[in-house]
Amino acid sequence: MAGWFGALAKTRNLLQKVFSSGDAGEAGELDVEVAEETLLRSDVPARLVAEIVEALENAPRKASRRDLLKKLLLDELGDAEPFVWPAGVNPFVLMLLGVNGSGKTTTAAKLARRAMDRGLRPMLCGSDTFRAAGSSQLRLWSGKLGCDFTGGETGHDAAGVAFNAVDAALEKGCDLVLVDTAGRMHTKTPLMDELPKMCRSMDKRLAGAPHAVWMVLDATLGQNAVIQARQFNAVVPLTGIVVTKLDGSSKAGFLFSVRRDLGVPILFAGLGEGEDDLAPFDREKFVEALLGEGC
Ligand SMILES: Nc1nc2c(ncn2[C@@H]2O[C@H](COP(=O)(O)OP(=O)(O)O)[C@@H](O)[C@H]2O)c(=O)[nH]1
Ligand SMILES: [Mg+2]
Repeated sequence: MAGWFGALAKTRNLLQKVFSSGDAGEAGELDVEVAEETLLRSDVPARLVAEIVEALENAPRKASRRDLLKKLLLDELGDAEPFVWPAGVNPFVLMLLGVNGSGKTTTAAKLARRAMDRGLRPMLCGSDTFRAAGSSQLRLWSGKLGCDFTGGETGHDAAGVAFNAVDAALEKGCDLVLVDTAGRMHTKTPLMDELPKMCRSMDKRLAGAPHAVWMVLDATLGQNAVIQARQFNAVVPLTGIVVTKLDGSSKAGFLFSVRRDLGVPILFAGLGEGEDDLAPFDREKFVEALLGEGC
């Protein structure tokens, strides 16, 4: 499995400038302009950059810049409980949302794999009926992983497909249903309207479903991903964030926007393309990998 340190190389390489400016890592020696520019380039939100710059400027001369920065970054991410599949909700229904190419299908497969590793029986639901062969990628994953699958053909009603998946999961005694949805632009109203319809449809078959709605955010998009998430959140309230492609992004600093802007916890991170390259989001590891520690 890919690790945090390797995954965050691109953003870290950018941030190294913050430390290489000035001497000996002392706060008083910091080149504030370099720090500011570098943090902004890695998509750390401007508000936080201003707070960091102020704190670094006012820090006692002998204080370690690295320690100060680390504390500010950790505080900004907040503490979230690691996600565990809730016991006693059978099946637990989880819907994955996002724009095209963000990594929804891959994440659904990775989550199925994690669940299977824990002795659970997942049902993968391919509800992407928008594109031709939209759910075939997930069907292939289900074959590879050896788990249940329910999918729809192109043009089928996605809400009906989701209903059928919950129905089949109840019948087969699955522990969870992972509903992979069609990618959609947050600006396209008709497709966005399909999401609450899907939720209502699943709730009809199993009251309370979906129990979780996670948005899959592509880290290479930086702050744009947060703008998308805000729009999705307005249509279907999100309960979690999965961030993908951290391994290919130099803009991982955008994650520092998520808690204050969205108030939604970051639960998992994609650190590579493989089925086991999904890790529970660990703010310590994330910040340490950014700052060049923990290798
Ligand atoms: N490097 C990397 N690639 C990823 C990650 N997650 C997904 N991908 C790749 O991103 C591309 C789009 O993923 P896909 O799951 O099809 O996106 P979807 O359109 O949202 O379903 C594929 O080539 C995936 O292999 C990740 O965490 N790291
Ligand atoms: Mg997909």
